[in-house]
Amino acid sequence: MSQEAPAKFCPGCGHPIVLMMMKRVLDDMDLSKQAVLGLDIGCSLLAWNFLPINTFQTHHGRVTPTMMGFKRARPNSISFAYAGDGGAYAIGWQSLYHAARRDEPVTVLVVNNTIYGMTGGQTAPTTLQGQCTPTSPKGSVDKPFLGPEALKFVANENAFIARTAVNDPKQMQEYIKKAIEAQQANHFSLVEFLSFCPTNWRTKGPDTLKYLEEKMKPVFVVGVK
Ligand SMILES: Cc1ncc(C[n+]2csc(CCOP(=O)(O)OP(=O)(O)O)c2C)c(N)n1
Ligand code: SF4
Repeated sequence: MSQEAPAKFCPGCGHPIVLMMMKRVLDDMDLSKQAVLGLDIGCSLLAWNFLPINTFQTHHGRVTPTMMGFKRARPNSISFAYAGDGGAYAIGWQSLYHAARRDEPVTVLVVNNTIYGMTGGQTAPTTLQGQCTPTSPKGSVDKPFLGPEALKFVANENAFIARTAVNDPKQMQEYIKKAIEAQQANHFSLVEFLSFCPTNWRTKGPDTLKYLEEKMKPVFVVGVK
């Protein structure tokens, strides 16, 4: 963690858990110096000085093509594209879909908190049916979008695509490691993390965990896709 400034994530946020697990895996694999973390716009940008690894700031929805380009320029790097569910599955979907279809050797980490966190909790493609947000005050009517399942249709059979949750650190590390190994073997990889946003969910302590376990997990099934 940076010595100069405190992290800006809200208390109880899931982003720092994902980042810490990623760093733990990189350290275990002795790859921290080769790793470059591309950041989308959203609460993911708060990661820019959270870890002692190099970061790259991109535009909202453009982190996948940016880090794809970085990987082409520096094939020995471990290139991560780090985004929220809004950045990955709404504005960034077109480039993410084609990166998977072309089997680009980049590792995409998607933090799915079912809303647009940084801008105040608006409806995202992943918002659950019935979920109340500032843009769906009577409850969202649409079925949530399942990113990993959709990508599996077009991805190479050697790509690694999976979903886990921030309350399962063992599985998180296992999947991050497999995603990095896929990149090292020149294949696309993506891990989606079911994550907490207590600020916009307006939940406290145990209710935050309950929301993830009882509302999110039945819809967003964890596992390798
Ligand atoms: C091109 C563009 N459109 C919209 C925005 C406004 N914007 C900033 S962050 C954000 C949403 C971020 O939500 P998400 O990607 O789900 O990440 P989270 O903050 O939840 O981690 C939006 C729409 C922007 N910065 N740039
Ligand atoms: S708004 Fe939500 S996603 Fe953003 S830092 Fe706060 S808790 Fe995390």
